[in-house]
Amino acid sequence: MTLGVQSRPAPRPLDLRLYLVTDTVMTAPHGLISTIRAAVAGGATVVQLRDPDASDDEFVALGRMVQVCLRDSGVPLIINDRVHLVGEIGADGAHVGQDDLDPLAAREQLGGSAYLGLSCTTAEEVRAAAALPPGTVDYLGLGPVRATATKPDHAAPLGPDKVCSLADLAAAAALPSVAIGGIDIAVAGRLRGSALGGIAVVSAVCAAPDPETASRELRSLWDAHPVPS
Ligand code: TZP
Ligand code: MG
Repeated sequence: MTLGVQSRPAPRPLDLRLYLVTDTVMTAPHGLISTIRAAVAGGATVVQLRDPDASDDEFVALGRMVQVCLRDSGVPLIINDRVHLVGEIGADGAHVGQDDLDPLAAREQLGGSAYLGLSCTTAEEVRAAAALPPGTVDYLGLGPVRATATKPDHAAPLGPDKVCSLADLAAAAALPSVAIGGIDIAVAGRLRGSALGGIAVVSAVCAAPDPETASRELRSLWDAHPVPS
C-alpha cells in the first residue's frame, strides 16, 4: 500500500548545498563512480543520477553501482525522471521535470519515505508546486540560471536575479530550492546569500579536470555565507 501525502511523516531534511547531477559522457575520463566519489569527498551533499540516453536496464545497472558507492556516505541518491526505477535501484528519491510524471502521481508511486524534487522555471510553476498537498514535493530545482550545453533543450535562461526571486517565492511556501544551469564559481558567487538551499551542477564538476577540487571550491564558496533562515 502506498502512503498518502496526508499521512506522510516529515522526511529528514535534504542538505541541498552542493547538488551533483551526473553526466555519464562527461564523467568518462575519470569514470562515473570515481567522479561521484571525488565529488562527495569534495563536499557534494546530494547526487542525482541523470542519463537520458540510457535504457532502463542500463540505468538500473548504473544506479545500483552508484547506490553501492554512496551507501555509507550519508549522501542521498536521487534518480532523474525514472520514478519507476527508484525501488529497483534502492535510491532515496526521484526528480521530475514539468513534462515528466505529474508530481502527485510520482508521490503516489514513491510512497512517503522517498524524496521528490520538481523542476520549475516560472513563478506560475513555483506557485503550482506550492499549491500541491504538503509533502508532495520536498524541494524545487530552479533554472536554468544561464544557457548551458549540458541540456540542449533547456528553457530560456533566467539569470541569477530571477532565480533568486523564484527562490524567495518557494521559501515563502516552505519549499527548499536549488538553482541549476550554467553554474560555475562566478555564478555561484552571485547566488550566495539568497533563499536558495544550494546549487546544482553538472559540468562544473563532471567535466572538471579534478572533480574533488571543483566540488570543494563550490562547496566552500557556498558555505561561506549564512544559511537562509
Ligand atoms: N536542468 C536544467 S539545466 C540542466 C539541467 C539538468 C543542466 C545543467 O548543467 P550544467 O553543466 O551545470 O550547466
Ligand atoms: Mg526530466
